[in-house]
Amino acid sequence: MADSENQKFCLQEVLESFKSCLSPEKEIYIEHYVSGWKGLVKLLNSLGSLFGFISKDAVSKTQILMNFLKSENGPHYATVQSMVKFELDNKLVDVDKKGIYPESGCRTLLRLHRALRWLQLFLERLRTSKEDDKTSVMCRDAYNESLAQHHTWLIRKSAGMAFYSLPVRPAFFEVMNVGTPEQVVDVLGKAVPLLCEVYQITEELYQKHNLLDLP
Ligand code: 1PZ
Repeated sequence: MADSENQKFCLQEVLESFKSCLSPEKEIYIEHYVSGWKGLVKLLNSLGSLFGFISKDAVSKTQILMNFLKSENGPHYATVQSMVKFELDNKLVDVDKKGIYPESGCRTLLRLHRALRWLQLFLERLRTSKEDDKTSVMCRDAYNESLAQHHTWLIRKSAGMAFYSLPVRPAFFEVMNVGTPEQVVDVLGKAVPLLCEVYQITEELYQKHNLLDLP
């Protein structure tokens, strides 16, 4: 296992990854996008075994994308834009129903993209929360507003149970590993708009190509 994978979660580091995933032309580099998710997986892993099933899925999705990047078609997977073009031009996407390409780059990234919306909503709630506010409620509300609609009943129930076990706000701020609560709020203030920008660019691209409902 690489050293960086052993390190503790750090919000700043995740922010840096999502920052470097935007090119000057507003293309999204998959390598850095995936690094951002790998950073978030460290956080999930520090939250205990109830989050294991979520972490496992996130790891598997990042691995699928990394494998494409390392494959002979790697250069086509440099950015989300080039991936979409390549997979559509070569008919590598199951547009209507799961079939020959159940693990296309486009549908895999779509799952992370939907989760990014949850993350954005959750972190914004965290940023504007008061000391006694419950992280579990912030997490649940953000989930119900975004990802939940894409999940089965069983996953929604399991996720709901995991949310109850989240650390209280001061402990959660500690896990963020960027200093005082004021510093956490400050970094969150930079992270949320950035995640929002990455999300919007992907959303518009997927919408343009009619990819938002990929099975
Ligand atoms: C800080 C608290 C963390 C809470 C995380 C909230 C997100 C709950 C997501 C529950 C996902 C459950 C596991 C697997 C779900 C998959 O079925 C779906 C659809 O994929 P498909 O089955 O179609 O292949 N996967 C997803 O929706 C992607 C989920 C990625 C979750 C990453 C969360 C990262 C959290 C970062 C922590 C701050």
